[in-house]
Amino acid sequence: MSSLLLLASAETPDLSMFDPVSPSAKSIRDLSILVMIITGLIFLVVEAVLCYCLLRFRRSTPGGNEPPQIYGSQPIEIAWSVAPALIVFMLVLITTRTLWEVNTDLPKPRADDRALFVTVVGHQWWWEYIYESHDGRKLGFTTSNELHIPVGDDTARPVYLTLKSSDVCHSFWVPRLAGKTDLIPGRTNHTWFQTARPGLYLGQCAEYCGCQHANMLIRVVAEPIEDFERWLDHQQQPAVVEADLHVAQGAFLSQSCINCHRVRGTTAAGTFGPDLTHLMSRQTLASGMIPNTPENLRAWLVNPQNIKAGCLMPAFGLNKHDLDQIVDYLLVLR
Ligand code: HEC
Ligand SMILES: [Cu+2]
Repeated sequence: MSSLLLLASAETPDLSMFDPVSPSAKSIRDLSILVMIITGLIFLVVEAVLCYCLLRFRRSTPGGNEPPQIYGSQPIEIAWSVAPALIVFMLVLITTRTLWEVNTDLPKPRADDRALFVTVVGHQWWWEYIYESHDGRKLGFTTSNELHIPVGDDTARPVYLTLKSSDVCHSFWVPRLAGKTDLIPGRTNHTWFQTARPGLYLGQCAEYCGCQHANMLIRVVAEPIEDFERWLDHQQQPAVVEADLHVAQGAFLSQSCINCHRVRGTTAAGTFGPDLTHLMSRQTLASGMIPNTPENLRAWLVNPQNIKAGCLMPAFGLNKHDLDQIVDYLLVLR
């Protein structure tokens, strides 16, 4: 329901870090503005002195004589060393304060905890989201490319992300929610955010990770707790099996799709590509690249390389019959 509303609202969500909706993003915005003010003032002073000198001393001295040449001045040298050192020291202090506010150690989930814990795995070129626990309840299902989070209106509902990579370095960046956090092979990083404002927050992989890096888009859907709970319950269910689609399901299961994709409740158990159990509950395909419509889904299956060149799903040259069957099947995976 809320996702329909999101689609219907014409408001285009922007990626500006100057419009934060989460405490850590606010700290980063405030720091950026402060640093810009300080460095801006320095710029203005330097330019003003420069312009003054250019105008004041623009004429050459009469007769072409050089003005008096002054070498060295201890007071001036001390001043221009100490003043910048003090400014830099101040910048270090305020930056450290922000770093403190932004970083948290991952807390242990507690029974009375209202937090959501999700493990994010970066893949070339899509996102895997493993829902670990919420409100102290264990979850343990996987979805892809669209991260749903609850909004915490009166009481805080922090979201803790554990970030890992399955291949190369990626970086998780949703500017309105939090600063960038890298996903590094062999390392585990953390980040957190929380927001009281429902909406769609967009982001982008922020560490060059290969040819389709630019299309490794992030979508975070922040929704009221009731909608979020409903979404959670639904996502935890295995895939639907409609009686009249057994043949179509068979067509899907007989292809190599099952080596790379999982559909919970079937024999498809691959983990190389996105989880397809509730594919049609997502608004987009291919990591936010194209709207998830039946036409786009079909075009994707005809040849993913036409849409996302270089992506790690090959074209299979499916005949029309198999293609029809597989699309019919995928369309019921709501
Ligand atoms: C070699 C592994 C592999 C095989 C086999 C494979 N896929 Fe994929 N598939 C992927 C990868 C990787 C992606 C993610 C591409 C991206 O976004 O960069 C993907 C993406 C998709 C998506 C989009 C999912 C989303 O949420 O964006 C669909 C739908 C899909 N595959 C269906 C299929 C079907 C149907 C088959 C069988 C005909 C199949 N795939 C076979 C690896 C594979
Ligand atoms: Cu990436």
